[in-house]
Amino acid sequence: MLGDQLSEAMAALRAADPVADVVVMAEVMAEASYVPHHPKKIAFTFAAMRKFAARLRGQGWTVAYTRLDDPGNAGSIGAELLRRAAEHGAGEALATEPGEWRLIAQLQDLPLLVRILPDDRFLASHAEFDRWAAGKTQLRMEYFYREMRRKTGLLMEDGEPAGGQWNYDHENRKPAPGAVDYAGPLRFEPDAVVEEVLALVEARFGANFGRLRPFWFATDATQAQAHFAQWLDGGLPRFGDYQDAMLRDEPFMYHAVIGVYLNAGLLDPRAVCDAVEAAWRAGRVPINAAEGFIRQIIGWREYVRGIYFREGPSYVTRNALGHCRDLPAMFWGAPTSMACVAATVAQTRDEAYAHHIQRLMITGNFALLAGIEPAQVHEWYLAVYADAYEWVEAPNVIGMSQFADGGILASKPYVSSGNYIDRMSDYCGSCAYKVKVKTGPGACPFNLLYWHFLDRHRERFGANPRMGQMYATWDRMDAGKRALIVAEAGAWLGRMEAGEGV
Ligand code: FAD
Ligand code: DLZ
Ligand code: SF4
Repeated sequence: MLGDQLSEAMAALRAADPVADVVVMAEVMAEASYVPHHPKKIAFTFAAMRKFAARLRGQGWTVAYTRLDDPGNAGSIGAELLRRAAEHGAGEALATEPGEWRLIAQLQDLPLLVRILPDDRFLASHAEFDRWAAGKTQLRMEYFYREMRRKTGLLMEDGEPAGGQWNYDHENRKPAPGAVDYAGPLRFEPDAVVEEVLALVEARFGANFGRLRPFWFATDATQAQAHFAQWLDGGLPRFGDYQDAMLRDEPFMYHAVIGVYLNAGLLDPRAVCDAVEAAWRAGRVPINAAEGFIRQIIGWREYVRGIYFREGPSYVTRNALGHCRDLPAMFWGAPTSMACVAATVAQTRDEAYAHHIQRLMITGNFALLAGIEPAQVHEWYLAVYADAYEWVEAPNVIGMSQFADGGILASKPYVSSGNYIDRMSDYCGSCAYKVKVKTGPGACPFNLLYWHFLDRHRERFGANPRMGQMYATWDRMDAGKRALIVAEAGAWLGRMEAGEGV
């Protein structure tokens, strides 16, 4: 059982025999270092693994658990499985399908029979997603989502969507409120198990990007449920309204901060949706909040997983726009004058968390406009967020955010100038750049890079009907201004590449 399979409902556990079989779990260097994970992510994984192993033992299972610093640790999942199989004389292993091609291949290539069972924590099986996708020229999330609504019956009334509409996204774009009247995620004091893990992570991974302390994550299912229950009461009612808003001093806004728990198995996706639907039926939250949340889980979450497994292992190497700049040091905390990027990176360093619109419209938007190599962007996201596993991270980064898959997920690139950031956040007020300035001293880099991006990719996007208005605006500018913008953007990128302060 892997570090993101911490649930009694895992298929491999259901198929196993508590009397005859041994559960194998291992903290291994290969998993802890395939990217330079945020120390909070490693600590969460190890602490939650240790507590889950103890829970299984309490239920009568025999668990062969290897700690990172155990002398016999063989270093990788495959090697540990072989070591334990030899130790217990096992001729066969059962696994639930890992969420990454790399690990699936590792299990399949072992000199041991490993029976890999589907991960049925998800609503849609691979076959079901592929059936839905077959023959379609465009894989629109919205239509997949409607299938999932019908399948689950969530927010459905007599076969029709509750409230009369499938999607209330248009009500979920309110700009940032003055203040947030929700305290944010429930924070847990580290207990002895967590403290022991924190000391290990400090010693082994203290140099990785990210602050380990204060460490406040839930590390078992009971704590994760308590956290979710608090958010249902305090956060969900305004979740829809401010889903796209950003505030410098409010890293979590009204977001649920449950990705980390859902993906590791501490919370169940269907159960959280049922609870949200019940809150709406009881009149405690508006429909745009309930629908907005349920869409993220049974729509987006399932849809990106379908894409990951449909597209195959090479998906993470795609680079449809031919971008090749290196990820600048500001992503690892080097100073930048861009207040929006600095704030998003700082909260990522502190919390191993940024909410969706920061990931998409600040760091993602910037990397796309600046032409950063998608593989480097992908590795960064996989490393720095506590909820990052390849099945969910890669389609969001390679597909949705960087358009590197050529438009499987997104029908147009998610790019914006500074205007959008100014409307949805309070970042610009404290920025050294001026969002209203388009060229010359103090011009917001998002303004320059936005036009630079559209100009250099005209051949690909010029005929895209959803981008017609952008190109029409560009074409209305006089030629001198256009040349100036392109030259200033190029010079700015040159300074960034040279490591000068930008
Ligand atoms: P909320 O905003 O409260 O949403 C509730 C839940 O809905 C999330 O926990 C998540 O399970 C689900 N969800 C929402 N949007 C998405 C989405 N686009 N794809 C899949 N599930 C979604 N999510 C991850 O779980 N892991 C990642 O590594 C990850 N990387 C991302 C990278 C980029 C560039 C972008 C744009 C998005 C990424 N997402 C990722 C999706 C989303 O940003 C996170 O799920 C969300 O921010 C987690 O915080 P939350 O639990 O507070 O989410
Ligand atoms: C993320 C992670 C880390 C940091 N460490 C371990 C580990 O030591 N042992 C383990 O079984 N799993 C770990 N994981 C989670 C795996 O990387 C994850 O299962 C794969 O990426 C597939 O999603
Ligand atoms: Fe970001 Fe530009 Fe606003 Fe500064 S002015 S915070 S760089 S959008």
